[in-house]
Amino acid sequence: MYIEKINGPEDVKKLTVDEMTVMAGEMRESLLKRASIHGGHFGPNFGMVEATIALHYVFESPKDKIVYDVSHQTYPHKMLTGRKDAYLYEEHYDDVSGYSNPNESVHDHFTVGHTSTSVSLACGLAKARDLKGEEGNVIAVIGDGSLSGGEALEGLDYAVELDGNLIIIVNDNDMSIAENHGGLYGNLKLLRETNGQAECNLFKAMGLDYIYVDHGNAVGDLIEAFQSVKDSRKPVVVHINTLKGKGYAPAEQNKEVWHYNGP
Ligand SMILES: Cc1ncc(C[n+]2csc(CCOP(=O)(O)OP(=O)(O)O)c2C)c(N)n1
Repeated sequence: MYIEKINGPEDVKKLTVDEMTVMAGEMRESLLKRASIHGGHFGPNFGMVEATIALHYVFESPKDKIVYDVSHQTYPHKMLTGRKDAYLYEEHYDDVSGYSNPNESVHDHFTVGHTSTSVSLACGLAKARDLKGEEGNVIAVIGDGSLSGGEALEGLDYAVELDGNLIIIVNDNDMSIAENHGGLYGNLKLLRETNGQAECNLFKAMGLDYIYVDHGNAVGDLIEAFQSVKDSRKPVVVHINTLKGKGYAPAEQNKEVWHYNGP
């Protein structure tokens, strides 16, 4: 298995797109087995496998900082950043927490669990980087459900004036824990339906650059998109269309029930 040989992002970078796609399947098998025995967040992680692989292929974590919203979708990130044993081997299942945790790894930057935090936290990291004259990408990963939280909207508002690198990955699976409600979601739907081309674009209206990835579970497409924004000198939104629970039919079909599961 490819995943057995991954001890950090440097090993992900050695793989071809085809090999990474095979590895995505291996990762889902491990996640399924672990969820069955141990429980945990399900749909959020199954949907983010390819995007996480592509992030670690393109960016240079931990110099480039990836900040996850809620961080309930960080299982694939942990698998690729030196913690694969906690997902592959039952005796190690309890070696990791269910959220990002700086005590576990230099690739984790915050202990969180609340929604709507990642854009604001990333703004802080980006501002600090610029004040200190340092380099590196700062990447916020946020789900569509979390995007309507007040702190996320405040973060977007602030991001526009950052005048430096900030990459906001909007992981749009058209679901919160349950279905979404509110005025934001009409525009996300319109953007999905127009392949990101609609003139009415809330991100662009705020002054942010914007690209859309329709196949948000295709490693190659994601790599191409992330490469195109890497080292961007201004804030940019990468809107990726993903499938919550991808790869496990019951979770794809009943997304709310499969958001989180006991053993
Ligand atoms: C402040 C706060 N409110 C509510 C929650 C409960 N909660 C956990 S994840 C989530 C939203 C999940 O939707 P999304 O951000 O789209 O991520 P997905 O799970 O769909 O990938 C919510 C509301 C929380 N963690 N924090």
